[in-house]
Amino acid sequence: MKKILVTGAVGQIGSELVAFLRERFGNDNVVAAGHAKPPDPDLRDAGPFHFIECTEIASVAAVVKQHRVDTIYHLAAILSASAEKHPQKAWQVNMNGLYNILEVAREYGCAVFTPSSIAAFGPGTPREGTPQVTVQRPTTIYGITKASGELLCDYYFLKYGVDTRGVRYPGLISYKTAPGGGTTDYAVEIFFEAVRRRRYTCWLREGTRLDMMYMPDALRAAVEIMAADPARLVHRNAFNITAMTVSPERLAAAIQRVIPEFTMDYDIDPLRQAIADSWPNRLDDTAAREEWGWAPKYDLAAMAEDMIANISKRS
Ligand code: AKB
Repeated sequence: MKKILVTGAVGQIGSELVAFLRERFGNDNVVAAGHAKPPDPDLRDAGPFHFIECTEIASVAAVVKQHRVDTIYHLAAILSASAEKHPQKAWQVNMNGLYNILEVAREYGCAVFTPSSIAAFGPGTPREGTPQVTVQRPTTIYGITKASGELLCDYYFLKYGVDTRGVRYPGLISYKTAPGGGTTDYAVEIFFEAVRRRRYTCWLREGTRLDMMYMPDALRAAVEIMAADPARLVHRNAFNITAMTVSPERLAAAIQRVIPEFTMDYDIDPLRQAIADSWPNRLDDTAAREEWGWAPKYDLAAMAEDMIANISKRS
């Protein structure tokens, strides 16, 4: 039976991934770890929870040893917009945190899932149909930590045989736990504002296209890549994956099909606009499809309907 540790368990992905993994592997076999108390009682009480600081290797090693962990989903990270405001802290958490996880994995023989991001690309990258292997010269500190993290994970596999795997997540859309500090967070906020106030002021300019994905697909991707036959994996870490390419006006139109009175205007945030402008418009995820059978289930319309139905139930 697997013994899994999820870091960043209180965040947007982590809080849902813990529940998703506990359903599959049993509550006691999935250890949630974060640096804040989970507000959700299910997350707090359904299985083990530990406070850990990924920047302190001893706190990671102690939990891995205590629970005989064999697989780590390492989600603790500072996202793009927050990272631009606190670059030194972002480096510390995103790079030193990952280094500590990989070192503990090397010592205790764990497999490691690490999410990279569309942010690992930069303005010099082909924007349309961005290939799996291409120019990576990110200009944000978050992107630099993601591109470096991809290389570090490759290194730990090649040098030490640590079973590192990962995907490049696009913007993730979900309703259970709010994202924090990301550039693509507008694509979550817009749904809450649409349901509550029927209008939204968007911080990205009309026409800003970015890859996005609904959370159920993102969770499945994390579990499927870890279960993939290693003999078929050519790339291992940092697979491009996408489900839809979305601009603010396309998202608004999808919402208007369910809430016709919804309106949107714009108040551009120069920081987040500059970050978005440095990222690709649409990734090519052929390698993930070919090497481990990746296929998203939710397109824009299906995601929008499900988001609105679920937020309406909770409001
Ligand atoms: C962000 O906006 O920073 C993240 C990401 C695309 O990695 N959602």
